[in-house]
Amino acid sequence: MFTDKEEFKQTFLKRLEMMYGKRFWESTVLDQYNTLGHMIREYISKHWIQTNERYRAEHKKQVYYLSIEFLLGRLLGSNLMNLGIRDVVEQGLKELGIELARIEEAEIDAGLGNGGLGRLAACFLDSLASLDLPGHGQGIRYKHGLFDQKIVNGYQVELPEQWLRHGNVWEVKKEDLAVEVNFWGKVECYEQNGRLTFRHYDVEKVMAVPYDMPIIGYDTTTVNTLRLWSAEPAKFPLHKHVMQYKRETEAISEFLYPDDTNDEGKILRLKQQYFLVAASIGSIVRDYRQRYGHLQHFHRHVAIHVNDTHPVLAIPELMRILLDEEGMGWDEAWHITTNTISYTNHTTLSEALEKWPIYIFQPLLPRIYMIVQEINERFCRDLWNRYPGDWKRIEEMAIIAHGLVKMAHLAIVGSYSVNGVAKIHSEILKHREMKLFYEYFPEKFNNKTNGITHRRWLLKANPELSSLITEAIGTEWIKQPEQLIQLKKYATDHAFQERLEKVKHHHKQKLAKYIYEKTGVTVDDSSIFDVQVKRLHAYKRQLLNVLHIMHLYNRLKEDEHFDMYPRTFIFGAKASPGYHYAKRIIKLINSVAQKVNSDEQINGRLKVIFLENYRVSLAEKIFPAADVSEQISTASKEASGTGNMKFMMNGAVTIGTLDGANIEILERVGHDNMFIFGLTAEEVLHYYANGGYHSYEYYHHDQRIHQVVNQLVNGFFPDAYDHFEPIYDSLLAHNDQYFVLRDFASYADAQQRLGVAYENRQKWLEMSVTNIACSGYFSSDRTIEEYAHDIWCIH
Ligand code: DL6
Repeated sequence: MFTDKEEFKQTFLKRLEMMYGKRFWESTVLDQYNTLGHMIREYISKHWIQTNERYRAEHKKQVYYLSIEFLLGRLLGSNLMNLGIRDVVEQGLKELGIELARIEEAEIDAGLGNGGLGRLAACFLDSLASLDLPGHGQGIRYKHGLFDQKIVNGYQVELPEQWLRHGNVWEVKKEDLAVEVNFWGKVECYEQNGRLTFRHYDVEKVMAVPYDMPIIGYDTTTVNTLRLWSAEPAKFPLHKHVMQYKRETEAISEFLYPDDTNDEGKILRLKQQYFLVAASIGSIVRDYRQRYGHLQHFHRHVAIHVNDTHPVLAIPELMRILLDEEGMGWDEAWHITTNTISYTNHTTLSEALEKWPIYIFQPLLPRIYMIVQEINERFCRDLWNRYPGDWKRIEEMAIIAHGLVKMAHLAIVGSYSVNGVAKIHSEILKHREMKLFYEYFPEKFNNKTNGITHRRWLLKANPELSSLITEAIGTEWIKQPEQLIQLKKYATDHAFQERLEKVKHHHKQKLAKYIYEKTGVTVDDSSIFDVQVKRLHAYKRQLLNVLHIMHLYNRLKEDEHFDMYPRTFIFGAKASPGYHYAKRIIKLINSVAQKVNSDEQINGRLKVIFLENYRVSLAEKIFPAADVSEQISTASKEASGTGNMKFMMNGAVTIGTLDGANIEILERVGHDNMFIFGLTAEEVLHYYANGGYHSYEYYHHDQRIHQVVNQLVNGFFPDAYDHFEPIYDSLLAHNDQYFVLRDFASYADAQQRLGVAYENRQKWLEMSVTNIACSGYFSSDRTIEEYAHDIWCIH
């Protein structure tokens, strides 16, 4: 469509006039953004069509990645980069007097996700397309993504997110491909031609309307598809008020994770899950029938991956289609289903393992419930044959028990592959959380350590560092990120180190400016930027970080000889709206920030910043500027983490526990290039098995701990007089479930070593280079190659 700058400019101006009926000089940034977006869509449309035609012609097995979350972030910049037209566009726009960066800032993040799980899905889509693999996403087109966070007086306030406010230039609505989804109703069972036949009637129909988004690979003509489903009213049922029906229907794709503290909310969440699954499988099957007619070999041509348990109803839904629509017998349908579906577990936190009450499940999805019951009965029978008389084991492994449907159990029983997301996590699944299932199905369990797309998180977020790397080791690393290891020979090269330091400083200056603009606080860009950005959760232990900051503050106040390299502690975190404890931690961070930042006696040696509304586009500004990466979860609790990889790839040095993928980072960089502290997973699990530890002892015996814990409740923070009592109680009265006080001394010691190390500039830069050099393994390209080869068999 355009091959050079001149052609680009002409096309851009013409397109803008055509789209908006105004001259360029009258146009807004949004007009310019939309014009560019349209041009890109047009630019890739030929390749999008050709990719699908090629997959059909070559009878390629297709992978569908079903996920309740896709945390895409902004797409303009990454699409321009992947297409290799960023420079032409940037220069062309410059000649028109526009900055591309300004247009990029006009794009609202597609924030259809909560955190790690959703961002992983987005990284995977990028890798699939970039590796020319036939893998597509299927999700929900929420009208509102994860809430926008405002900090008011230090407290989190949630506002509805509005990513579709100005439309979505990347999507194409495909009304002709809508799928009907049925809820409620009754099921009748009758005999026809000697077989039991089921009819689901009196149903409430909802139309699932797909919106397709192109997923553009890097330096390739492959364009895959992310299909997001929107709920629209279908035929109006007579028994319900039309407005009520419309409201209830549209609610399905209105919000990500609606409040589920009451039954109404639970029904809505289960509706969302079935909606995603029924729409996705409906469209996959329709497409498949057009190509192959019958479904007997479905599993040879289609792989369906369920990202966590939210889309696990894919199992009974596929069974329903094979049994009720295709007329297959149970065994054949089960063979096809269990050879089509694979499942990833992302957490061992028991509260996050989904269980649905039967009284909600059965009426909402009566036919699906019957199938789950049948799966459960057959499974329990098999267990009985294997473990005759072992009722306890059977009860523990059953899919339906005590009035609940256990989604993780259904996922394991109905799939051929179950993977964890880091080595330690997969081991914990096998030997603890899912031990009984591992004993029964050892062949299903495997590990796929997470990864991140180095294209967004290094090439796009940090072009300065990318150029420096390329100058040193050539361009090969872009296509083969493991080649970053070549950088190791530059770890002690002073010239390289100096240039790396300049790049880091450049990003720190930019972030300091952003911080000033957003918070009014000036931070010293030569201080250590020590960063913890992630969801706010007790197990992630932002509390440990903030208690340590309070301790540093106390020392600075009390000991005039205390020498400390200046530090800026930066936080970014959203707390789930109903998670009141987490919200108190946010307030605590902000109260500490207010106290520390305004204290002249501290003389700027310590600053604390809470950046509101942490999201993908903000993350892209933060990672390149970080010196220190805080990965301090209670060992055994963080399944993998992916932020840890993004920091490392941008040259930050990790302070962390032996948890999740930190362990694999350590395996690569070694103890010389990372600050490890705290209990191991084994120690934590041992404590849990033996009733925990005595946090009071640590409180009484460590003066530092005593002081900071008391400060939570003794009026030290006058603006939040009794607000931190529940935090105090969690540490003492409730025996500190997450071992914050237990790990405090070890953490403080690691922080102290880190501070000393930072002052030895050459040593620090050597550590930084080593981290970048070892980060190639954590590219999601490696992860996706492993899924493609070991699970989906599409290589
Ligand atoms: O696998 C992606 C990501 C991991 O890196 C995180 O460690 C893990 O916490 C996250 N899990 C979830 C699921 N729910 N919970 N909790 O987001 O997955």
